[in-house]
Amino acid sequence: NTTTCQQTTDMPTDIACTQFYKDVIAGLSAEPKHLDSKYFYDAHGDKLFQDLMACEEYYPTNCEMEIFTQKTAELGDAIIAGGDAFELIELGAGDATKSSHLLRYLMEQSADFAYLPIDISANVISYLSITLPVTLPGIKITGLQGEYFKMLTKAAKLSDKRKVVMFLGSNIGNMPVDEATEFCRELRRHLSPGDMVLIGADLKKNPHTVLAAYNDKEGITKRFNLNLLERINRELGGNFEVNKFDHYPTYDPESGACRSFLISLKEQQVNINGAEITFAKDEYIDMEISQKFTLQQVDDMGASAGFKPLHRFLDSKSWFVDAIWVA
Ligand code: AVI
Repeated sequence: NTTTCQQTTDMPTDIACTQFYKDVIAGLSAEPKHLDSKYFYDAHGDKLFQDLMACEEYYPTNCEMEIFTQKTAELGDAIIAGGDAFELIELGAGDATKSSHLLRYLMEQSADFAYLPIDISANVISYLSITLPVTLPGIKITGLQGEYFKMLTKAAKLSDKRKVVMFLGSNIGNMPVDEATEFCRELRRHLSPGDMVLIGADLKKNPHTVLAAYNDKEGITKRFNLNLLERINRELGGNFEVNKFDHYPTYDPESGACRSFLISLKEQQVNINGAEITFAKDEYIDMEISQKFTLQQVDDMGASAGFKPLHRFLDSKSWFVDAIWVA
């Protein structure tokens, strides 16, 4: 039932040796079955997430965009007030649509800063390095492609200026609560006193509103989840029949956990590069958590990681917060 990882000269990147394969097999051999939502984002997943952000029910992007367009000066001034020259580092920069409003304001204020987008995708980094100097002439930009903490270490070696780290989009909510707290602690360890964090978090609200955002009528969220099974087929030699799985989102207003599951519609066997996985009828795969927070929980998460919560910027509906913490 298992495939061993054999590195051969013929096949230097044997599927079984990839971290993706190891994580998938470990997750689908566990009880209950689970997959890591960080694997949603291949080229197809990126496109589906773009579609999701544009769909009617998915509110977080619009709320955070409102903060970045309507409260740009307040955000920028709070950052400038933290001290002189700085590096504005963005974890998971994507296309920087939201942050570009802040960048423009900081440039208009003649703030002495450089923008360091960090992203795992080389495409993202080359796109930003080419387009931002066109839309924001004179911007100092150093793109860093790789894992967040490795690149933060690299950024620290490049300069000893104070740092302002942005982590937007409620990406923090895609980690289970304990992991999110540990992530913030690790972030704190990479920063020095006076450095800042600007973190976006989706807030608790009417449960119908939350659930609808993860159960859109067009079925984009469903396809977004099923794409991970398709990705396993494409990249790991899997044979999932994706139409034999259904999307089941839940939201618990008490804990604030919004979760997505895929449900096996029949008893079935799936082969992934030689590994046999058996699904019982109605068995689920835990796919994703999108944690929703109270304002107090956001502050507490920062404080427990050793930051001092300094500011909160909310959209007009109070559905989303961008908080500033100081190390
Ligand atoms: C990227 N992340 C913050 C999104 C979220 O809301 O959890 C991913 C997503 N999953 C389903 N819809 C959007």
